[in-house]
Parts: sequence; structure tokens; C-alpha cells
Amino acid sequence: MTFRMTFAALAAAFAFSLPATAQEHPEGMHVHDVYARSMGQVGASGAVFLMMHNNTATDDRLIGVTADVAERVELHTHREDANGVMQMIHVEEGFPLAAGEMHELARGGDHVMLMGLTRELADGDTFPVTLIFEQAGEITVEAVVDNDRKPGEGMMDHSGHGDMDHSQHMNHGSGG
Ligand SMILES: [Cu+2]
Repeated sequence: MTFRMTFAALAAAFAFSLPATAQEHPEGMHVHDVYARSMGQVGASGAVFLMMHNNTATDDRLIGVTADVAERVELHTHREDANGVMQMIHVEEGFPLAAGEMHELARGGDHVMLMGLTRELADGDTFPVTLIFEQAGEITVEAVVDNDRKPGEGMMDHSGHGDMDHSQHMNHGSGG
């Protein structure tokens, strides 16, 4: 009896502690550092890169993507074929994003593929990209065209990503 009551008290305390945590780092699905690379002309291809952070208690999955700047927009990844040649593959099942985890769509890895641009894209142009999550639903973000961005550049404020120690955010730029 005593144990049950103690347990209930602990559970209640834990439940009430959640809002405080959420204030420090808002709960929800976060998408940031969204940028695109493209050859620019109508009919050409491009790719969108970004960082996703599933700051919820629910496992989720990026299952689709739309953007009105291309005829086809797909979730892609790079994989090495039997001959050691890197190939791009359409990932129909999408990208899993477990509760609390981050996942980067980055050059040379997972990315959003734009095929058959319907408008010219130049550096500095922006366009909306809608990410479709199994649980979080649709999230629309603004992608900026940045063909000069080097891998890792622009991520300086987020080099702590990849682990859950938010204090790492304060230590970025030290070689991460
Ligand atoms: Cu691709």
C-alpha cells in the first residue's frame, strides 16, 4: 500500500515536471537548416537538405515530401552498388525518426530530390517545402537556395546534434 502510494506520488511528480522541460526545448517536431542546391534551369534537378529533430515522446517517420518547384519530389538516399558506385535511390518507406532523435538530410546521404524544376532557382531564392510525417503530420518550411554552402557549413549552431546533451549547443565550433 505504502509502495503504491509512493509510486503514484513519483509518477505525479514526473508528470508535472514535463512542462518545465518542454519550456527549455519546445516539444514537437523541429525542422531547421533547410537549404537547397540546384543547377537552376527549368527541367534540371536539385536537392534539399535539412535537420529534423523529433522532440516528442513518439516514434515518427518522414514518409513524404512536396514542393511546387519541381515535377517530382522524392525522398532519396545514396547507396553504394555492387561495383562501389554511389547511386541515388528513391526511399519509398521514408526515414524513421525515433522519439528524441535527430536525423540530418545531408549531401552524400539522405536528401529531398527535386526532379524537373518547373521554375528557375538562383542563389538566395526561397520556396516552401512540405514534409509529411506519419505522426506529426505536415510541416512546411522555407528552403533557401545556397549552392555555395559547404557540407557542414551553416550548422554551426547545431553541432551538438547527434546526441541529446543540449549543453553541447554552447560548445559548438570547437571542431565538431
Ligand atoms: Cu537524389
